Amino acid sequence: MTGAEIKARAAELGFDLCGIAPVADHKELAFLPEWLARGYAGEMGYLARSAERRADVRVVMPAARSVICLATVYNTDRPYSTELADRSAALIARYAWGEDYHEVIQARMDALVAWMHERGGLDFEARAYVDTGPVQERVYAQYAGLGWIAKNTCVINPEIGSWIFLSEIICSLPLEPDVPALDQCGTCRLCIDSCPTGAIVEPYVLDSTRCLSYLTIELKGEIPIDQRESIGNHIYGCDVCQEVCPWNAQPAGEDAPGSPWLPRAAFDGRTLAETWRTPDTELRRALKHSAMTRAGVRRLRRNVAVSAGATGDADALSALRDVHEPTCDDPLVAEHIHWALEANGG
Ligand code: B12
Ligand code: SF4
Ligand code: SF4
Repeated sequence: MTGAEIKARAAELGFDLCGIAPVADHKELAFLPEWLARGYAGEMGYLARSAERRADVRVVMPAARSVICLATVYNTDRPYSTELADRSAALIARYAWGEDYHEVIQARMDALVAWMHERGGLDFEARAYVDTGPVQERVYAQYAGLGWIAKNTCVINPEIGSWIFLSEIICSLPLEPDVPALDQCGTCRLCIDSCPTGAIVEPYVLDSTRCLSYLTIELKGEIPIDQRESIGNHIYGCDVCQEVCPWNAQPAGEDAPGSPWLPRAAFDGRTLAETWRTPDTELRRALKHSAMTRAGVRRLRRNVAVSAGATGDADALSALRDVHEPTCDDPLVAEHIHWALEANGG
């Protein structure tokens, strides 16, 4: 079984890119300990706990020889948040709009691994991960030629941009590696200058504790008071540093019918007020099997309350006063409602 055959099968299974990285001491793998030491992981303790495994895939699989890297485009034909001047819009990062990518992509990778075993027998090890494994996915993607790790820290492919999910199959087969991708950021620094919170502290280095994606998704408790204003109307994740990137300037193209990445109705073009007025039961249904299930209804309401306060949107503020869904009484949510109303004259 050759790398070319694996790539052809990956394309049939719906992957947009497939490349092969060698298992080696890639220099970028060594940045993680310093990044952690600087405190840039915030509360994401799992990154420190798994740092040793993340340092090298051979800790996970001693026989590993190759990493088959895959990319799946999730862009859809909807405007960028930077094109929407209306601050009453409830902004959700586009990766989270549709089906849970962990489920969709894991199923495709399982099919690829099963095919590899049919073709190549059982005499090799293969382990597939999408996002949740102890793997520095961007580093292997770069060495597999899928794209370069850019100044905004995302992997960008020169043809398709950075709206891609990364996933990989670590395997013991010595497959022919691809040529690593070259950095094409040049002198550009649009992402750094456009980040609403200055989270890209230097080119290629992101401080998660300032990133809206971290504050709205990963942070479990209260959002620090001094960071609430900067959240604006970003209620879940943030795409700004990718939206301003010239490599993402090409239009998405027509949405494929039945694409798993199309937005769910409950989150498609909704305002902050409409989102807040959606009953808990309906929100819970809409979050099921979506990537947003990570935050749950409680944290989603926490975020919408902050956005209402940060934007001062009158409709959203009156929704905060009027709606009495069970999760509104949760102490975490109630504190953020209180802050939003106080910040706007009670
Ligand atoms: C933790 C995490 C986060 C954290 C921290 C992000 C970060 N930049 O580290 C938070 C919550 C903030 C986050 C946000 C997002 N994430 Co995230 N996240 C991860 C996760 C689980 C681990 C990333 C990691 O290891 N970070 C540790 C640091 C050290 O790594 P890094 O920032 O990538 O830094 C690399 C380079 O910048 C370079 N580097 C670092 N320092 C230096 C210094 C110098 C001088 C140089 C030259 C290079 C260099 O080396 C590092 C090697 O890893 C990965 C999945 C995975 N298992 O890899 C997904 C992943 C990176 N996330 C992803 C996505 C989609 C997002 C968001 C777009 C979601 C959103 N819209 O809200 C944002 C993007 C924000 C951004 N600009 O990165 C995708 C990215 C796809 C892509 N095209 O790159 C991944 C790969 C998940 C996936 N399977 O698709 N994420
Ligand atoms: S995702 Fe948003 S907050 Fe985070 S680095 Fe990019 S622009 Fe900044
Ligand atoms: S905006 Fe410019 S600097 Fe930032 S990732 Fe894109 S090309 Fe690189």
